[in-house]
Amino acid sequence: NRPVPTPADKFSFGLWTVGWQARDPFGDATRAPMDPVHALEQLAAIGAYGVNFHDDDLIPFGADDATRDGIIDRFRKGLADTGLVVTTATTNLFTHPVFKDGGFTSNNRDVRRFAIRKVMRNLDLAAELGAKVYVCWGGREGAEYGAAKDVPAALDRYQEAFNVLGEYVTDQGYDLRFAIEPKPNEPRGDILLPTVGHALAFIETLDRPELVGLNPEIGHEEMAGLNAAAGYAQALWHGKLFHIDLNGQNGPKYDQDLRFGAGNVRGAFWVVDTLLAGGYDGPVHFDYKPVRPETEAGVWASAKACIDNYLILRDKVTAFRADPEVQAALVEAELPELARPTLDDGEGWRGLADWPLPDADAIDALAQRGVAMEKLDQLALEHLYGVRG
Ligand code: ASC
Ligand code: MN
Ligand code: MN
Ligand code: MN
Repeated sequence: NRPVPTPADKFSFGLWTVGWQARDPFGDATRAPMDPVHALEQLAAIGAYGVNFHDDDLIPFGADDATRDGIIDRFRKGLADTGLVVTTATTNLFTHPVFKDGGFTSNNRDVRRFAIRKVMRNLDLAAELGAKVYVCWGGREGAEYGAAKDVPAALDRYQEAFNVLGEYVTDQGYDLRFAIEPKPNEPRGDILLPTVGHALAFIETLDRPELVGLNPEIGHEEMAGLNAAAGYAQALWHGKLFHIDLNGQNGPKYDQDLRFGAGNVRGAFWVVDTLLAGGYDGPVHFDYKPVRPETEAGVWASAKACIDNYLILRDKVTAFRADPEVQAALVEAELPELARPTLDDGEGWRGLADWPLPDADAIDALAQRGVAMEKLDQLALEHLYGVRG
């Protein structure tokens, strides 16, 4: 009695995920190109609700207008036939050699102008197909060597790009918001806006900060040695979790893009817990790469596994939160106390200054208090291991 996906779950995939031909820096493709309409059909069959695509996933770079129109018409028909929706779109500013030194932050001004135009064109298509989120992963926005990139100047250009694109969607009346996807490195040695925190700070400098949020990818935060769930939680706290890229990663190493639920399983449990607690209601999007040795059968097995693992973890997280022993341990660990403001209403620093300081015995008692944190985490593990709930 496994849970079954429904459209309300909003599971979505990038065309580039299941369509990845498994080319890596050391080896050629092991899988044939995938027809986007075939991808729609198979995704619908496993219970997906939506899709996301880079412009170049659908329309080959440099295609003429007639070719482009034909591809879009056929894709639109595929959407209608399968009932899938385009939740999200994004621009490929990383594959073509023209972007070898970046798109929005290339040292070359013509490349930067071209990059913005490429995004504008795909924003038109995204709006036409009904996407509500536009992801920006700046994979090539960075450098390998210190002097090769003037970081403050590059951030000026990054800011300029988001400002002009924000003006563009506003002037066009598009119902679209941008979601920046941080990543610390790969393919560049170091990438600008490497973590959730860097991106949150950057967004506040923009002309229209309300139009820009985040698309944190689990693996990218873990590559930086960070706790992905904590990043999702802070993004939610700022009202900036516009989109999510779920996948799996085993610690700080190359970007593994494993199927969701593989890699750091405990991390995945806390990510789902964080999303449920924070009321995230956007697409539950998987950005992963079926491993290179797999055939197409493995592609669809792994895509379905992403959905299954989310549903399994959602049940486990829900059971964990509903468990009376967990609720008691949460009280023991003083979580309800943390939700209480430190100062009384209207108290201010003056009132606090009048508060009688705890004496040495009282401080000692506070230092000795029990916290039940080991108990609490063990309860979570037992739910995850399947021996409770
Ligand atoms: C994206 C995105 C990524 C990259 C990567 C491309 O749009 O979210 O992480 O592109 O998947 O291979
Ligand atoms: Mn990744
Ligand atoms: Mn991603
Ligand atoms: Mn990726």
